[in-house]
This record gives sequence, structure tokens and C-alpha cells, in this order.
Amino acid sequence: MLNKLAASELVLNDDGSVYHLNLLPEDIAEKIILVGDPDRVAKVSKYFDKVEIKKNKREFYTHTGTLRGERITVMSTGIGTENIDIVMNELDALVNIDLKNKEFKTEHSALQLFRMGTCGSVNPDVQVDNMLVTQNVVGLDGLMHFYQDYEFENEFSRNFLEQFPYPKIKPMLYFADWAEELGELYKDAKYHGNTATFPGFYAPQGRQLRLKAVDDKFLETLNDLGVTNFEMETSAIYALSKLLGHKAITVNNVIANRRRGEFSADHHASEKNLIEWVLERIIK
Ligand code: R1P
Ligand code: URA
Repeated sequence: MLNKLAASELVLNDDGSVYHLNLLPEDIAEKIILVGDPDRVAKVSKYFDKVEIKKNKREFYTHTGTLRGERITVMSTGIGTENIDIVMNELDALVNIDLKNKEFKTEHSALQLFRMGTCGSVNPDVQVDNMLVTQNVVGLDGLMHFYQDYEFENEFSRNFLEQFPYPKIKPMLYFADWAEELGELYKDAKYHGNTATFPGFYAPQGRQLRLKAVDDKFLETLNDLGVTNFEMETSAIYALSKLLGHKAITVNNVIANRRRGEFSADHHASEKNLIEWVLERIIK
């Protein structure tokens, strides 16, 4: 068969589950919350009416249950776009590939993905402990250079690409094309921002402990180009969702204001607020 995948390409565990996520198709809901931190999974699922499935492997922890009667999944992705590569491909395989026969399904199923994360702001006016929905995302991580790309251009992307002053780094830009349908989740966010996704937390985000970053004005330069906040997953979530035909949105809680040198005074309370804020708006 032409579309039959070899054992080396779609790797399965002994029980037929996808290799890294350790999940079977029946283990996930159509609505999936993606969090970075594995410890955040139980902090989210404690609000569910009941949790039916708890599975994990490596940094990928999954709880599926119901919230106000609707089936919902929360899953941790760990840190970084290389993990998002695994999460997006294996989630897609769970719904769009017949795992037993290793063949593509003829009917496409679309997932709804909500990243519920944390970020640092580089716009001095974007205050800590508030929700920021990503409108445009600049991928400075490099993952999408390995995939067929899709064309995306708007005023923000044109302006950004024209003025980006670091020739060794090739940015890839994407945007949220799901915002309209989201209602309150989109409307109630304090900020609608332009997020930059990085392949690291320190020099890639302009942090200098004992090592120097690419230049001392990195934060200011990106802010001048319209970037509001930094994190490590959204470019890959938006780009791979688009290519695979899923819907995705990122809501990040701002826990650091990099320009003012501020960090949330109580990031545990801030995380709790993020969880309650998102859950209230994705299931009525
Ligand atoms: C870095 O501390 C991590 O926190 C942010 C970044 O994107 C990165 O994953 O998100 P999470 O809080 O969702 O993990
Ligand atoms: N996550 C990041 O990646 N960067 C920050 O500054 C805060 C959270």
C-alpha cells in the first residue's frame, strides 16, 4: 500500500499506543489543553468533574476527563519546540492515522488546542500576572525550517522581516487564525500580543548570567519591532496546527517583565488564576 507507514516512521508501543505520548486514540478528547510544566497537569485536572485517564511517559503527562459534562484533555509538553514536534505529530496520528493498519484515514479530524503557558514580556508596559493571547508569532527556534512551509504575510510580518537585524537567525512568522470563534477567551485577554518563540531560556531570550548574549540590546530591538513577549512553544504549535488542519490558540500568563526586571510576586497564585481564567472560558 502506498500510504502504509513503516514501523520505523510511526513508532508504537507494545499496546499499540503512540511512542512518546503513550496514548491510544480513545485516551484524548477533541479539546486539549497543552501546558509546559508536567506539574501543571494535575493542577488543571483537579477542576474536572472526574478524571478517567491518567497516563505518562517522559515529560508527557496526560489527564482526560469531563468538565461541566464536556470531555477534555490536559497534557504537558515539557519545554521547547522540539517537544511540540513530537506532541503535534503524535496527537495528529491519534486522530488521523489508523494505528493498527498504519494507514492515513480518509476523513480528517480537527483538534482544538489551547496552550496555557507562561511568558516574559519585553514591552515594559505589559504587566505581570495578566493574560496575553498570541496574535502573531515569530519563530526564532528553527523547527519549521524542516517542514514544508505555508505562506503567511501581513503588515506585522513584512515590517518584522524587513527590519530584523540578526543575519544568522532566520525568523518564521505565523498568526492565530482561530481568534474570531473563541469569544471570551480572546476578547477578555488583557493583551493581544506578538510573541517570539525561542530555542532556549537564557542567551536566546537575552538573559546573561556568566555568558554574553548576541547583543546587549536584544530585548529593546525585538520590542522596537513590535514583539511583546517571549516563550518557547507557540511558533511550532501555530505552524504545525495550520499544516495538520487543527485549531490552536496560546494564552500565556505574563510572569516576568524583562524590561523592568520584575517577576510575579506570587507565581503560584498567578498560575492558579491562569488555570481558572482559561477553564472558565473554554467550557461553559
Ligand atoms: C520556561 O521556563 C518554560 O516556561 C514557559 C516557556 O514557554 C517554557 O516552556 O512555558 P510553560 O510555563 O508552559 O512551561
Ligand atoms: N517563559 C519563558 O520562556 N521566558 C520567560 O521569561 C518567562 C517564562
